[in-house]
Amino acid sequence: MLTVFTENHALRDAKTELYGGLLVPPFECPVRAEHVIERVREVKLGEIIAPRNFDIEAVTRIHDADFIRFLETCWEEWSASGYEGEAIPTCWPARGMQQERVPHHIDGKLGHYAMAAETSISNGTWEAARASVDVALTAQAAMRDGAREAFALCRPPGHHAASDMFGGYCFINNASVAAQAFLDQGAARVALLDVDFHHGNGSQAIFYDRDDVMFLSLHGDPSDAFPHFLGYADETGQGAGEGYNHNYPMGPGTSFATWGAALEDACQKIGNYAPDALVVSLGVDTFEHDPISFFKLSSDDFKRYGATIAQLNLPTLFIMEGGYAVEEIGINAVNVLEGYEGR
Ligand code: SP5
Ligand code: ZN
Repeated sequence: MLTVFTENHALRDAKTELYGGLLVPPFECPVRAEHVIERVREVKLGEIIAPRNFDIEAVTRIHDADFIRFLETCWEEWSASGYEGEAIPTCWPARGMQQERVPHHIDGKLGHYAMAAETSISNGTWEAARASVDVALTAQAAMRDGAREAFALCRPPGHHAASDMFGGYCFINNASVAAQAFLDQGAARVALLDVDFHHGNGSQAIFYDRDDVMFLSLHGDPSDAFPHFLGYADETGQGAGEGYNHNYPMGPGTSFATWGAALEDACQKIGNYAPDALVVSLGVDTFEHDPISFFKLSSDDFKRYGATIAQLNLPTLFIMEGGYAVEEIGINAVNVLEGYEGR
């Protein structure tokens, strides 16, 4: 399988994450991607190529242009304001405070565009996010040009980012941008399967009222897990999208027996939908030793479920999302790809 990767992911190197009332080194850190690419090399998964640069228009098919401008200028504006730390939102349009207008002050802008406070914006964040979506688009273009499957080793991840929202370590929704690219090149339907531990709230919101992208997500019950406010089973889509959104929330301690059964159900729905392409938001934070999650998948389970996904027999684009058990993240992510290839 082809892998797309760039060292420019390392430009995303924030020093702080707000966690448990402390500013700690972020869970989503550069060494994550290094472990994955090392494992890709070790098992000789296939060719590794660098991304090419895409025009921003592929990104603004999914994201609002004003949000993209905010990401681009946030760090500069924040540092110019005299703050000494990294950019962290502290004030939100909560119940009864919603506004159409975007505040002028950077604190207001951050609150307007953020969905969570753990994700500091730092110098280089925009450049890395832009490189990450180029990785996704390069892998997608390889499939347009004939590859049956590809692995976009994206970092930073994307599935929590909505059309005008960042957070959950995500800035640009790489999987959604890639799904839209398939449609723009003539696909009638695309399935987006999200196996990251966390609900893909951004992807869900982006396609919620559409029937040309079916979104399916297996994740920690939002009642107990981030992002807490989206991902319940009764969120089934709206308007034309009614019936094209499927959530599988699962509780603390969920084992592969339960998780794998949910995946089988999701795959059945994908099969019935008969998409032209499948995009997989591949987070490996479902691992039993993940430091911020509560599922119990073993490294072997990742190989097993890669084989399940392969049975769909669809052109498949894997997009790297989360996974924070840094030592094992390469093994687990590449196990999915090897399982898919029947190795
Ligand atoms: C892409 C991705 O996986 N993003 C995840 C973002 C999660 N950020 C919030 C983490 C809050 C963790 N709380 C866990 C409590 C464990 N004791
Ligand atoms: Zn996650």
